[in-house]
Amino acid sequence: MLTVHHLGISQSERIVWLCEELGIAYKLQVHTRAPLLAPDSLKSLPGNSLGKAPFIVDDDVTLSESGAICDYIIAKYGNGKLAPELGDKNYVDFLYWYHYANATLQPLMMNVMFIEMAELPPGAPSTEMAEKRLQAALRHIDEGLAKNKWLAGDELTTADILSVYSLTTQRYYGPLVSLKPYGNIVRYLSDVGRRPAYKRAMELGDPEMEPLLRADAPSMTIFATGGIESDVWRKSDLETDEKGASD
Ligand SMILES: N[C@@H](CCC(=O)N[C@@H](CS)C(=O)NCC(=O)O)C(=O)O
Repeated sequence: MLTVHHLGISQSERIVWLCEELGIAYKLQVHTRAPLLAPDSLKSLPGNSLGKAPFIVDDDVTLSESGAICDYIIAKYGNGKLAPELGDKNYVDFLYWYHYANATLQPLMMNVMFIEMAELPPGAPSTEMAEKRLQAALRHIDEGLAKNKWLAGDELTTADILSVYSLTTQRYYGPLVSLKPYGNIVRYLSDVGRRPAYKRAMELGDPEMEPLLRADAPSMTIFATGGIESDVWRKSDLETDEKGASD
């Protein structure tokens, strides 16, 4: 049976979401960060040479990398769902956004996250360059979502499943970017949040986390608030709180 190893508050939420959208049988193994990076329970798994999540085991197959895992699960269990094929009118858009997610969007988010962590002086050229590139990427996605409900047309695909982490949970680590200028992305994230499979995935993988589907950035990152022991990423009963819950 397929086992999905998920690290709390991480990119591996994508694979839990994928399995829930497909409605396939799988075993979910959740690992807690210790204190911020991967715990021994994840690093010591045979075949997980870099100790990262997501990581899957399926009979004699072990595999890392979100995109590779998506491709494997779609090929073996997808039954034609979530990934248009050559000949489909949305195939080229799908291919583009599917690769854009981890080749461009997530690296840009990470660049700005590391730059924020470095606390460079205001106006530092590297900050300006990285932020400009990130804003251009968000504008590009926003323009795409002005034309389509999902990134590759009227139906959700694995291009969305790979992309949404970067626009949501990643922002708990930084960059502290607001999505307010990008109305189509905000609408898109609200559509994501209404999907039963997304809700199930978040409840299964990160039951204590408030899915970061709102436009506002958190006021501080997990790093700046002392790691995952902080409550910046946790659900709160309050309507409006330090996290800037209104959008
Ligand atoms: N490019 C990889 C990134 C995997 C990755 O960096 N995962 C992080 C969680 S977001 C991780 O395992 N971090 C724990 C560590 O580095 O110790 C993918 O898309 O799967």
